[in-house]
Amino acid sequence: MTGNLLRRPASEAAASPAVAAAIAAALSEAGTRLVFGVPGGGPNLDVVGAVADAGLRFVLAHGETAAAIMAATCADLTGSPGAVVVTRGPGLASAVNGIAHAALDRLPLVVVADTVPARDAGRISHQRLDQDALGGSVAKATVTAGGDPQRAAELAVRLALVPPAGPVVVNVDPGGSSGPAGERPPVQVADGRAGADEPAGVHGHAIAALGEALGTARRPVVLLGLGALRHAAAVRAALAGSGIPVLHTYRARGIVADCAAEAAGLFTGGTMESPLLAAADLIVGLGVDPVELIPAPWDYPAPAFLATEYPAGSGRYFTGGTEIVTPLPAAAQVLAAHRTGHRWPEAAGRTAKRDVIERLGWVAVAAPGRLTPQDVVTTAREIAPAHVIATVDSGAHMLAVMPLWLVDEPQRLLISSGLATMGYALPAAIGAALCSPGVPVIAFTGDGGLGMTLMEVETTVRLGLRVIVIVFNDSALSLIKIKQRASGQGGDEAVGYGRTSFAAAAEAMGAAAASAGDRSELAAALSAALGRDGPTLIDARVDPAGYPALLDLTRGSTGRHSSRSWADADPRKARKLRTRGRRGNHGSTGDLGSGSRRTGHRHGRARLGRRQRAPGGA
Ligand SMILES: Cc1ncc(C[n+]2csc(CCOP(=O)(O)OP(=O)(O)O)c2C)c(N)n1
Ligand SMILES: [Mg+2]
Repeated sequence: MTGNLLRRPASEAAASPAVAAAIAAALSEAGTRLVFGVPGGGPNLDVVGAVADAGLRFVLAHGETAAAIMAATCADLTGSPGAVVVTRGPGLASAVNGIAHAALDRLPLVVVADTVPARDAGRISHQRLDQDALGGSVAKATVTAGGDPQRAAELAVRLALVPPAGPVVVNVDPGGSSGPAGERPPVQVADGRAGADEPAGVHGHAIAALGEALGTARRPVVLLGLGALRHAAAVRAALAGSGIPVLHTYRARGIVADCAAEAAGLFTGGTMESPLLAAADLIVGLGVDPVELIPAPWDYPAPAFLATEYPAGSGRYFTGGTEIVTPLPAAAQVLAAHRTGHRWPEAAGRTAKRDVIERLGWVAVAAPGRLTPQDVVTTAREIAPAHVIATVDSGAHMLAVMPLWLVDEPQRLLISSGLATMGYALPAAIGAALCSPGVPVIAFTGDGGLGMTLMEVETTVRLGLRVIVIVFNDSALSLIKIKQRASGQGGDEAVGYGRTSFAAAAEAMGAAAASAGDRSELAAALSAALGRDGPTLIDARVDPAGYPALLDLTRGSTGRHSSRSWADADPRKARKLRTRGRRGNHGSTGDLGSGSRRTGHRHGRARLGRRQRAPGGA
């Protein structure tokens, strides 16, 4: 028996539609058009009905976390709050990882959950969890919607949107009270900053200091982070044509188009960006939130100014850096006013990015009948139209996709950045496809991450979405495997799966599918997929042998060395560094996997240790 089968008192049953209608109205007013979820049998069925009555669409998912990621992705792309409906107890518990993703990517999300009514809490323990504590542990706030549902619903929407945006859990208790005079406070603010809805004040003094620093800087580098997305046009205009190299966090990619001379590639806190940052004499961040950066020391000598619209703790991550809480357009204006004083060589950003891309090519290796992860990305990029949206899961494949998938607009490359959760790419692709009609969406995922959300392929079939799933199938949790020590950490059993045909699984759900073991098979499968109206899954047999070198180039010691010296233009020194970079720079040969060999045109020699450690959470 479930708690939802309990007969509800007449007063509660009568109140439930009013609460549901208030929630639907508040969401509709905020511009939300899609509500995702898995309903249970209580008042949340009233919510499902109310959203339909209000002209919103309810989208049924297979898992609550997937539903939350779909909704958060809509929020990412539209700016309106995402919305999820879940049942009490297991429904909310199952949504927690998706809620956590929204929290750490600063995405507005309203999660509507049934709850055991407060009136019954002393008697009913079936499916009763402390939902305020559960929701509050990851969400910005929890709100109880009962006696004054309109106020509660509007509050939830407003709290979700206040910068830093984030998720709010609404526990629906139609018989309970939600007014300020209620027995328990209607709002539990989990994050000390969440209640602060005052506009950020301009720190005039710090802005002036930034202007002075820019006035004397010869090698400034700009970092763009997730906060800059809201001001993409102003930021792009301030930097376009300036010649100042601009690095982007994962989420900020495309604010300055990758085809622009300024676009210098990725900024992750790893080492890929090191050569440029080491040569900088001033580092200026716009909207960078430390949640976007992997755990690693910050030891660049240049002073750092970090402009952000909410207190983000930048001074702690960027050791000794100055955080300026200010509307970002104000900081962008200061940058624009000082855009010509630098002494960077022409197109230094483009050169830095090309250096990285070239080196990633050197370490592409695959056995016959297998693709290198790099080839998967570059082949797909050549074939897919420019406006395609790509979503990327967490795993070693991400190390190839993120630097090699070039975009000329923001929000064309989506990833779970702050939480870095697996099981993101497919649900995010579904959310993206639903709120970007006509735009094809490619989900790049590992086999491990796809396994966590596989049934959502059925969702793409049911909804007729042009979602193309490309799975980097290596039957392993490769990112973890390359971090595993040679002994004492479980060996292959801890990180290996049996061979699975994801193509066959997708076909069983009604999707088109293909498998690919070389570039031409992949190109043919992707071209066919782009010509279809519905979904396609492409099972790419990849060789994971090159991942250790890829990890070392992006996060390890090899990434720190450039094939070019920005500080010293002596071409002989540059040549020396180039040779060192190709050799991996530390003499370790390591294990590239038995039977693996380099494919055709590759000429690099970077054989890096499989057990080589690189910083960064998984
Ligand atoms: C939900 C979740 N569980 C565990 C992790 C830790 N983790 C990060 S990457 C990874 C392996 C991913 O394997 P797969 O999806 O096959 O991608 P691959 O690394 O093989 O490319 C794991 C276990 C995570 N980030 N998220
Ligand atoms: Mg894998």
